[in-house]
Amino acid sequence: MWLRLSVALIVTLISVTCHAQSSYKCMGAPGIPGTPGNNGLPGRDGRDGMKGDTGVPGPMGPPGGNPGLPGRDGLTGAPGAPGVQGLKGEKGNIGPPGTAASLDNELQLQLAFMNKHIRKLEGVLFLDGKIQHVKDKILATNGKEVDFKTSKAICENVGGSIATPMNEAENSAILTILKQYNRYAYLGIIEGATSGDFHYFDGHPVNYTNWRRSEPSGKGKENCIEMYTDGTWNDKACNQYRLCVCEF
Ligand SMILES: [Ca+2]
Repeated sequence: MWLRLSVALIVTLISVTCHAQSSYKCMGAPGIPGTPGNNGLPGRDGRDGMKGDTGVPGPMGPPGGNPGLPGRDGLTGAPGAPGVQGLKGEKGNIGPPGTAASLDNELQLQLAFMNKHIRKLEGVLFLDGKIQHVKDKILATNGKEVDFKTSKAICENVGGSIATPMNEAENSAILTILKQYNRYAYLGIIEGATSGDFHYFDGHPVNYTNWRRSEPSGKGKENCIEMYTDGTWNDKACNQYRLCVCEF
């Protein structure tokens, strides 16, 4: 190495010295070529090249792989059209004869229980002064005071009718309720087109009355009847507020 550098330096100095004088006087024999130098250090890596094209697909694998998991259920479909109505079936056979109610022990026990329960409820209402019994008729009040039209409607809406005494016993039963509340009550009797023509709702004329002395006095202008707290009757305008008493 140092040898090659020394030879090259001498040649260079001679050449420079000759140029400095005259090319004519310095022409000499060419020197011996030096030996080739050793290989240099490896160069740095170059930049990445461009991305290559996609390769061709590989061959299909061998059969026999495990199947994948089932997919999720799809959305519910729209309901279908209703089907055609089926044919009417044939009439069934008549069943075996039942037991007479009087011989049905279970039914009789249930009826006895219901009767007992109803009598208890009637006792409660009777104790409260809201109802009165007269044979098969029950007279009752809701304790409210309303005009004749409303009283009639209230009674009919609950399956009864406004109290209509058909005899002295029923008149007394209504009177008992009026005394309890210390109020008058309208009766189920109205006056017709003719003055003094008092009749029931079905049009039949009254067959029992208990007018107070000098009544009726309305002369066709008092078309309803009220009962006083002594049990006597008075013809009266229908728009007053009186205790609502019904009969069932
Ligand atoms: Ca009157």
